[in-house]
Amino acid sequence: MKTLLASPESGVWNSRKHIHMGLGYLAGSLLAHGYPVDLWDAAVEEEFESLDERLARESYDVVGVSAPTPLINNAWEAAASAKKHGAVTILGGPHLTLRPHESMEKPQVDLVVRGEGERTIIEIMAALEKQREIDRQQSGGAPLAGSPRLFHPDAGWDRILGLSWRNPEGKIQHNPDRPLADDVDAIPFPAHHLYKIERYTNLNPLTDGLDMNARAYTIVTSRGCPYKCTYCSKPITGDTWRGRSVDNVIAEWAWLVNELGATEIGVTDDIWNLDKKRAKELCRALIKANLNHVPWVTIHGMKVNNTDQELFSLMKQAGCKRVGFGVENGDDWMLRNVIKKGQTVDMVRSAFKYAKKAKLQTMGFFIFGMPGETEESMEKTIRLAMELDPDLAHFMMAAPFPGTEMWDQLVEHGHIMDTIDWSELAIQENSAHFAFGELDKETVERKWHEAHRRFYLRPKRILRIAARKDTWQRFPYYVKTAANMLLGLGEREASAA
Ligand code: B12
Ligand code: SF4
Repeated sequence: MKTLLASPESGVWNSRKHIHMGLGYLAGSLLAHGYPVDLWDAAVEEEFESLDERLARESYDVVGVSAPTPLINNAWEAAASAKKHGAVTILGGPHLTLRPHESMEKPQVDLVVRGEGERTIIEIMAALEKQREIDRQQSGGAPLAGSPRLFHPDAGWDRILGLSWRNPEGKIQHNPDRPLADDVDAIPFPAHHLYKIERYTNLNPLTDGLDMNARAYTIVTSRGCPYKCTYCSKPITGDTWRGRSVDNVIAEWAWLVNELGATEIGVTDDIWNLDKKRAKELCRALIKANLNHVPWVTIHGMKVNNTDQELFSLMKQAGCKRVGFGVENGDDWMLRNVIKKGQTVDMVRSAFKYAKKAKLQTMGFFIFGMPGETEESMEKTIRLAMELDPDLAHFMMAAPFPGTEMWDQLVEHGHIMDTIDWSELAIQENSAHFAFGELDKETVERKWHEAHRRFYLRPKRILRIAARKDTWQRFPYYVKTAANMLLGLGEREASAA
């Protein structure tokens, strides 16, 4: 039973290319159970060979496609191509967990996996083997290529938690949800060795101090986040958090550095410092294991609370180069009542102070145009960004994902969301996703452009950028990005997940 796992789109996130950890984890699980598997990531394959060409060249029994919400149209296209080539098609990932039925209504989709997929995909493989037997006995062969697959309960389909499938009458079945894995140390490591790592880029747009052509792997040391920010889409993990043990993380980290030659590592946890004690132990263990010579960055999130000076100093000693914080807004009322971030502006200030004192580079993520936002609160956000003065400021416009409190609020206020084209939720556009109350889209877009201009066109910032080796090495990239962000020319590049 040979499987291809695919990430279907290369354009949405076009500034950098990061490995897909979800597919790596699924591949790790398949290999641990003796099933052969390949990875196909549009971000690094499409320019050489389309998925259709790959499937024409090499035959797979199963094609699994992963999709966050903005990429679901691409996932359906990928499934149609796989179906044409006779494979069983499985879709999984955040959007499928939110809206499984929508995809099951597509004839090219045979199975939908909701939630974490490592166990489910192994149970699917076993059921497919039994199903083959049943097909042979009943009709002498598998169903025709192109038609949706119908599955017989005797193969055990109805017992696979987190699975949606079609029974012999063609009726869509949604089995009960699969509980999250309770022992995250028992999950096999992602199949890092299957990534075409030389085709991926470094992890951050600002590479100074980091290798521009890094062998950039990522690692997930914990899963989930218990906070309830109203814009955040967490269909897989909900409000839970599970940390891997320090020993387990160090074993994977050592594999990346010592055997796979990693020259940069990104920690992609939602909130890697939720347990501050564990975060410090991890840093100490990296130092002890002599793994601190390879720079690492917390790509998405450290929460500003759960930090102190000791943590950042330990991180620095452990090889960390750069930390990113979700600042979101400069107005405490917005943070508390609208974003529900569980942090105050003063907590943000402290975290930046500690990180800078430890000589870590800093990144700040800021959102414009949340429901309830006013021109004044956006002004406070711009001022806070300038006061904190991170090495890199990412300004984004709020995007409503189904399942979030922000989505519900918009629906409640009469925004008709059911007709939404999911691809519009990609964040690389130059325009606001919605107007809310008194605040129109134009004001949000104006403040968003203003934020870029006022933050990046300060004399000290220009001098700092000009003094960086990185700027001159990547001059055309910076000119293009500046034209997009400062002047609104051309398409904006995606800036964060
Ligand atoms: C690292 C990251 C990135 C990286 C790498 C993306 C990648 N392809 O993995 C970068 C920076 C490139 C990125 C980009 C984007 N991201 Co992003 N990203 C993340 C982040 C922080 C971690 C992902 C991760 O490694 N998770 C850990 C792995 C183990 O979990 P997983 O990927 O969900 O996979 C498991 C299950 O989903 C399932 N599964 C997944 N795929 C499949 C497929 C099959 C066949 C099966 C059976 C199962 C299955 O099994 C896996 C193992 O348990 C998540 C937040 C999060 N905690 O997940 C956001 C997140 C996934 N990103 C998000 C978004 C919106 C995007 C963008 C669309 C942003 C944009 N530009 O608009 C792009 C899309 C790029 C792309 N091609 O996928 C959202 C998705 C929300 C949603 N409702 O879809 C998330 C949840 C962040 C958030 N809270 O809003 N992202
Ligand atoms: S935005 Fe960050 S802190 Fe807030 S719920 Fe999402 S992952 Fe947690």
